[in-house]
Amino acid sequence: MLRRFLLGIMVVSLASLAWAGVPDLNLSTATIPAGAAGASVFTLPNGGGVGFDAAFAAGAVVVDATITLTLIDTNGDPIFQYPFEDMWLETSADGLTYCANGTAADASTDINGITHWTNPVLGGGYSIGETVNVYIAGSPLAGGGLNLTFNSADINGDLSVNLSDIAAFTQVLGGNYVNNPKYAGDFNNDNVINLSDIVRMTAGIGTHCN
Ligand SMILES: [Ca+2]
Ligand SMILES: [Ca+2]
Repeated sequence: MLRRFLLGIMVVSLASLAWAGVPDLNLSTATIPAGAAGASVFTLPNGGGVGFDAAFAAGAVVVDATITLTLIDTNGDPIFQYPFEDMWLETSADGLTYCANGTAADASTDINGITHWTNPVLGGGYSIGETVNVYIAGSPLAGGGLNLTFNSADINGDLSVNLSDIAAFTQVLGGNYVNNPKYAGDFNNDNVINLSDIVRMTAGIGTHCN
């Protein structure tokens, strides 16, 4: 009887061990600061865009849109040292394109299961109307996406900024806009495409994945 009891404990313990460290996509959470909802992040394929902590709220107001992920396993415990390259971002209709590991987390998870996205992504394209999903080893977190958008001097999203993108920029250049497609060239999110956007466009020319 005692042997059976001990065996039972061992089986239960092994079962528990088997799930330790396995991310739970429902218990884990990703958040942005409350004031960052709807903010825009300017990217370049070489990582020369802005960090999440220097995103643009409406009216070109700089806002901290750092993403914080708390990674929890199926036992409800934080996961320590989960690899940064296995946690990445995708937008809901793939309007954001990215280089290899270009949207990976800044670092592996700390002892509290926490990591961030503050560093610039290595990417292109634009994602107006889309949300941002945090992927863990290929599966998105449950609970819906984050309310952030991306745009880039790499307007056509092929991860190289060249003549094609300049041509696309000239199509949206000039004056105020209300139509979403013009967001593609409004790099500081102030609903007007003018000199400040031209400067970012120009600075991005020639960039590509490293
Ligand atoms: Ca391009
Ligand atoms: Ca602008």
